[in-house]
Amino acid sequence: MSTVAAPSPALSPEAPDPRLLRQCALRRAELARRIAESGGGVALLPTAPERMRNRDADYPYRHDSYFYYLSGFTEPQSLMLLVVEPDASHRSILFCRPRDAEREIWDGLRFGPDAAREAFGFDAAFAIDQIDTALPALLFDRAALWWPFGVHEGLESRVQGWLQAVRAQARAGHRAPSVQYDLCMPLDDMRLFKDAYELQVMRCAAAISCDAHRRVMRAAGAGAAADLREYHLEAELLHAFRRAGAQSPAYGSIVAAGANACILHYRAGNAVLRPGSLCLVDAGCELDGYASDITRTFPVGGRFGGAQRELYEIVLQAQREAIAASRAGARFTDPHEAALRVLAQGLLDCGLIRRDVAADVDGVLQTGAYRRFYMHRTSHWLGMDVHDCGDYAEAGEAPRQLPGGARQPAARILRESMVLTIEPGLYVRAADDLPPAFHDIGIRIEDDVVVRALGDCEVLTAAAPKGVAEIEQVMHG
Ligand SMILES: [Mn+2]
Repeated sequence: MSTVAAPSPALSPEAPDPRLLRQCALRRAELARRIAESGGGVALLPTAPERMRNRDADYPYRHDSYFYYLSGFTEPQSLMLLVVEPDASHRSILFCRPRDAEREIWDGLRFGPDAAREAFGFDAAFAIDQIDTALPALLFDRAALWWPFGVHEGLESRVQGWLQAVRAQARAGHRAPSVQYDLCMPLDDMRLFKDAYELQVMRCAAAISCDAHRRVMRAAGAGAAADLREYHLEAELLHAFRRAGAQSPAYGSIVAAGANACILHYRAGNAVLRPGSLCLVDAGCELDGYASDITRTFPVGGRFGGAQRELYEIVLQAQREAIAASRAGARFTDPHEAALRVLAQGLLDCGLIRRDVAADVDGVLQTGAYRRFYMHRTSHWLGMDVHDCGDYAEAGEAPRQLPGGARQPAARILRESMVLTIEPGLYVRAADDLPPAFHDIGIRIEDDVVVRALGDCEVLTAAAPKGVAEIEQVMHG
């Protein structure tokens, strides 16, 4: 028998934001509408598992983005159902951890099913340990089952188990769902278009990350300590994120001194920031489940050298033209193509691509000679996940036939309230055939933009300095 008293109902986790819950209810209704288009059914969606880092120590818990999108609920060991009738009326059901006075002393307060149902607006809630008995009955005689394919390890076999439990009731006259659909399909498309609440959170996340980048530039500016290292700047980022209330970085921060900037997924390490070299910082916070994603490149000590500045201005111009190309009605690939043309011209002008290799911009693009210096794409969707979900191809459009027989899907058309990054770069590894002044320079400039119905996009991260004069001014205090 437990020596711990039953948990007091007065002790409850912090109440959820009512604006978030309103949006979650609207999203469930929209999902129900889409499921009803295929005749209705049950959508089943678990949150993310807790993960062990090493003996007894967990990684910090992060909920599943789809689950949070529909529920607003952040406790682990949870799963939700949306039971959708053919007329799109629906009921939402939560399975979550039961109250447990003993565990709550160690791990913190839990809502428990009753308080969670009340606080989050579910129609019903059960303890997660009842799922194998309660869930099959909720699938009786439903036409279809929707669940996220290929997302959660082991979910497929659990789904099969629940379906078998329904089929075991066949002689009682109950039928199991005979069709399964990938729940990611409707949810990916819904998440690609950010609502006003999401945009407001993303603006706040971006503002915090902009402040963090300014703080990093000041720390690496004129008068910085002689033994300044990459991890010192990472510490500045973490300080700025957490101090402003962001829960964590949205991804592992890249702080890359000098030649390390040419390693695309380098993480902040021990390298010394040598005065006169460049430093590339790709970092953004996650705030209330939403990511920001900013890259800035600046000179350690606060003054760009001649060759550094020459390449920097090329990348900056490419980035500006890519941002200008991020308009409603354009294709997802248009910003990339706009950036490529500027980079190609710049690579010719500064002599990194010789004229006998490619005579002009079209030659650089056709031969792919730029790929030695620019090997990634210019954009990705941004949202709850830093590389957010959403199809990059336009549905219902025939792929383009390329010479040689390959087929290229038609790129997604940009529409209002999509959010994407714009992040061109140039990376010049030391090589005998390249002018030594450019060796080991890596530059990337990244902003987050929202497509608007008319005119230019909104740049969420405009407050992070990126002009040469502006950066030098911030770094000189
Ligand atoms: Mn990015």
